[in-house]
Amino acid sequence: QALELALREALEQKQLQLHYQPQVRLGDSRLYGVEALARWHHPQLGDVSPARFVPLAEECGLVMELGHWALHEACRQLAEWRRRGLAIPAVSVNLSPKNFHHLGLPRLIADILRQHGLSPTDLTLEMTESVLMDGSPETLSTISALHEQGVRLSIDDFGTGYSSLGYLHRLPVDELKLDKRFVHDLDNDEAARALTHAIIRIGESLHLTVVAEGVESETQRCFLAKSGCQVAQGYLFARPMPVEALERWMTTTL
Ligand code: G
Ligand code: G
Ligand code: NA
Ligand code: MN
Repeated sequence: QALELALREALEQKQLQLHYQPQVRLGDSRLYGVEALARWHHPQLGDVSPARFVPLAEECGLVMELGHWALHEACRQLAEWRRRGLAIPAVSVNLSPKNFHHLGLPRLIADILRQHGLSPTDLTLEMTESVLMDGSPETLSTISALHEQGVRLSIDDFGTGYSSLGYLHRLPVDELKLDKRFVHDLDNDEAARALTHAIIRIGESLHLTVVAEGVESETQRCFLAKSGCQVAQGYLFARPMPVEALERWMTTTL
């Protein structure tokens, strides 16, 4: 309860921040986009991991506030970068399943995009497979409306959830994020290589962009590039960084 109260305060008092991790095109090493990841520094408790406060927000009814805050903040930041001439193609925001269950989400996002002068394709929404498996009319309706608006949809941690692939061709997703566990095992596990290869083929056949997560080594990058994976993200390129560090990374690395 104490942590719940603190999170409520954090959302009101702007103690939360977004860090940004670059996503790089394997073909030409150009920037594909950045993923926004929430960070919480509490004045007394110190850093609280999103692995802890996101589930907490989900349990205590703060997940709408968290989602709306992340959408507002990421779009505000992207618009500011654009105004200052930084060429950041798009931003990805992580949302919880409950955010997609809310029928007001497409309208909210349209308003935020308009407010910041962004176009729908500037924004990607990351969801886990559980969102698609939920199959409720509200969720399906929200996802279709977002797609019709032109917002890009991405499946996070792909390959680790429920194994039904049937939803992939029924739902209008644009991107698959190959889970970092597969990438981690590429070097020493033949099965991880086979599955990675197969997921990239699925992406190709369904015209989805595949983004590999957790790329930490040159060997992994090479394997992914040779297998036809289009985009990679991970410590090999950069960690999730505060705004100023990302801007420095852009000017020194790209
Ligand atoms: O950044 P890090 O690896 O510590 O993130 C841990 C987990 O928290 C990941 O699963 C990530 O998707 C999730 N996460 C980070 N930021 C957000 C956010 O703004 N909203 C939601 N729903 N999840 C987030
Ligand atoms: O659930 P999601 O995929 O959004 O979580 C992404 C998490 O992975 C973030 O917490 C981020 O800090 C972490 N991450 C990003 N790049 C790497 C990496 O190269 N290796 C590892 N182990 N974690 C990473
Ligand atoms: Na994510
Ligand atoms: Mn992921």
